[in-house]
Order: sequence, then structure tokens, then C-alpha cells
Amino acid sequence: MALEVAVKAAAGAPDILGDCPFCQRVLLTLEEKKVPYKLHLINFTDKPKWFIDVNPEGKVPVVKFDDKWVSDSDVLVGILEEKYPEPSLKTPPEFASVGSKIFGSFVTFLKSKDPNDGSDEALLNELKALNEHLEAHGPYIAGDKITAADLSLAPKLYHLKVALGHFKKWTVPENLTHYHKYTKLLFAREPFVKTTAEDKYVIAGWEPKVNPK
Ligand SMILES: N[C@@H](CCC(=O)N[C@@H](CS)C(=O)NCC(=O)O)C(=O)O
Repeated sequence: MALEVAVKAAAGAPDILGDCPFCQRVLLTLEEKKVPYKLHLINFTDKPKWFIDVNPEGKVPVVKFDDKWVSDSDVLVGILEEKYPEPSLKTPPEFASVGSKIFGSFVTFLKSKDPNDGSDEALLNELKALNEHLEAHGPYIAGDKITAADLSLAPKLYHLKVALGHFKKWTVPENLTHYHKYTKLLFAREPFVKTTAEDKYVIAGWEPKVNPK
């Protein structure tokens, strides 16, 4: 039986898959493990009552396991790994936190209005660290096989590319060659293509955070 999964709908387009990177992480896990699922697209400007009833915090993603809706992508990915162990997506513990500071640094830089606050440098340092890691261990974080750490990072790196390109006209330096090889690999995978939001929805999702009214 298909698992029920609630994810964000696109801003202004409630019938289209939206731009939540945590939702995409869960969808990528389901796709890589070939677990059948049924999507519920949640319109953030008019969240349905059933969704708030089962999940009062109102956050996505949520997945229904044994009649109980469970939230938080970390928890969900853990449950999916336990329930559907094949193919294993376990990241070896020594690599589990690789790249984990990139999303925070990206958001700080994206929202920054002060060109001299060092937020671009801070992000660049995190990207360089990932590039070095990939040079030593790649092509994926744990080597030849994609694992949960890659599936967590992939949507965030996509947001980084689209949002910084749009709002800051900023691109990741070409000389981070291992980083570029890695993102090319990630973004071309069938599960990624299938679960990614269109660029215009990624941009629409960030717009109110970058330029709050
Ligand atoms: N820690 C949570 C974060 C989930 C999260 O922040 N989801 C956002 C969408 S990207 C959300 O549902 N926000 C509710 C809202 O903006 O109304 C996870 O990993 O699942």
C-alpha cells in the first residue's frame, strides 16, 4: 500500500509540487528506495483542516505510518531506513555531518543586506570544505554510493544555486570542480528530476524571506 505523504505545494500554484527542501529530501528517500507513495500537496496560504488536525504545528513534510502522521525529515528518513532497509542509504557516521553547515550559511548570505558582513566568505569556506571532502572521498559524500547525507544536501544545494543566482547574481566558483561534479551528478538523478520544484517556485518561496514587507 502506498504511503501517504504531505508536502508543500508551489507558491501560487496549489496543484504543483512546491519548493520545500525537507519535503524533497523525504521524497528522494522514497524514490531511491522505490517505496510507493501518495502525495498530498499542502497549500501554505490555505492549509486544509485535516492537515492541521493531524499536525497542529502545520509543518511539512509529514508521513502517515500505521495511522499516525509523523513529522520532521530527520525522523522520517530514520523510520524509512528501518522499515525499508534496501537499498541501504545509511551514511557512515564519520561522514554524517559533511556539508551540514552549508544551508545555514547560504540562508544568512541570501538574506544579508550588508555586502561587508563576511556572509559570502563564510558560505564559500563551507563550500570549499565540501569540495575538499569530495576530492578525497567522492564522487558522493561516502564514496561511490549515494546515501542519506547526499539526499539531505541535494535539495539545499539546488536552492543555493537558484536563489543566489537570482537574488545575488552569485555563482559557486568554477574552481570548486569536485563540488560542481557532485551537484551535476545529484541534479541529474531521476529521483531528483522527478521531485524538484521548478526554479520559479524556488524563487517565489524565497522572495518574502529575502525581501520581507
Ligand atoms: N525540521 C523540519 C523543518 C520542516 C520545515 O521547516 N518545513 C517548512 C517548509 S520548508 C514548513 O512546513 N513551514 C511551515 C510554514 O511555513 O507554514 C524538517 O526537517 O522536516
